[in-house]
Amino acid sequence: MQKDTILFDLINKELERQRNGIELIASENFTSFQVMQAMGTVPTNKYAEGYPGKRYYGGCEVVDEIETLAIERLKKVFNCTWANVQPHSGAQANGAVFLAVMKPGEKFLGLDLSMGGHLTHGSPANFSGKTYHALHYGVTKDGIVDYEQLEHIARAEKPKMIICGASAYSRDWDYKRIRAVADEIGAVVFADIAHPAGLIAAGLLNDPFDHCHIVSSTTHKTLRGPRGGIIMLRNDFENPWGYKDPKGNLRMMSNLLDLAVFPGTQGGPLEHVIAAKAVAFGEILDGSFKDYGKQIITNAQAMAKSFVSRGYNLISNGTDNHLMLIDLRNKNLTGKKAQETLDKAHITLNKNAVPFDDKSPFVTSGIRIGVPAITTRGMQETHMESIVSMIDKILMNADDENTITAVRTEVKSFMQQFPLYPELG
Ligand code: DSN
Repeated sequence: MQKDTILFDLINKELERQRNGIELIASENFTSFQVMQAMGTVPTNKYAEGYPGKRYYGGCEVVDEIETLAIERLKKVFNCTWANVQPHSGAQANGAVFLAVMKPGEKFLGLDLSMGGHLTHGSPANFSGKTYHALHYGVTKDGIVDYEQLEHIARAEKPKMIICGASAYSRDWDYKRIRAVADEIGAVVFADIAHPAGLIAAGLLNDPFDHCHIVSSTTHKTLRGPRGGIIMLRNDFENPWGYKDPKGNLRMMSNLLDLAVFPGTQGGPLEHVIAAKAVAFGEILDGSFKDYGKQIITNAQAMAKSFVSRGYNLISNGTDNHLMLIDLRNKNLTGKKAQETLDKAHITLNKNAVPFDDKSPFVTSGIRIGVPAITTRGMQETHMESIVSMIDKILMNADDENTITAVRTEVKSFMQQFPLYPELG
């Protein structure tokens, strides 16, 4: 077959979009060239249902080595003792945790999606909310997790699992406090660290492994790997629910989680993606990743300060991590309008509900901004002021096509300083 120019032209178009725009979606990043190279390789051809040393197909000796390398590196990244690197995504990882821990109809407690949580933490539109009995805590008027409410609901309802973690929350978590109430009621604490995982790996935020029984993450956000999911345990434990293996032994949590990923929720693992995960974990272990994490936090705090100085209303008034959530109501803008107008100037971010939002999730009163991708491009705190100034110009003149055109030109020229994938010519 001839080269598929239609498709590769589209991929090149996407490369140019990524090169010329300012990427502020908090959940996105740019992998290294090596991570991308590993993804486009021959393990994509291999079926390997099962786990290293215990597969349902022949010819798995090399992918066994690849998957084992990914697992061993990941264990070092988070100082944990067990990991599963097969989940195709963060949602798949969370689905497997639910399957391992919960029976349909049982109660769990997670942060409300409208307060910064995640679909898989009990949204009625998601399997988690449809299959299980979801209970929710929120944030206080100050935008901080309402730990008192969490404790109150936990004691009153005795959920089987408490989830900590969020997709739009700019503060660190008090895992110790959550574990304390979970111990009172015998609940499992599950931390979904998809967003701040890289900052945790760099030792810059509280360590969830000190207090949470189970931890999941994506690999493509602050961890800067390929798209995918992972599940980890620092301390394996016998399941408290009496589930036994065929020999009559109590199953360990690691065993329940392995079974929940395969055959519970997935079939053949994506060994080419697992290869790329191994590369990304190797990059995290190479020593310079901590500097990347520190720069993310420095950039986020510089950006937050600059927004505040221009009268923007940041939820919780700042950030501890890689993102911030801005309530645009005092600027008479919706999140939808802001996202769409900034898109025209090639500044990419997403509209986001803010706590106690009065608008629908399709409109929203806020925007979420993250700095992992621009930090990977090489930006430092001095560049944050320029970005905020461009965003402000657009938002304050959202119906003025001349301003949008001028900023789009400014964005393109600004981004020339930060080359992306020079290897691709
Ligand atoms: N969609 C991701 C995010 O943007 O945060 C979460 O899954």
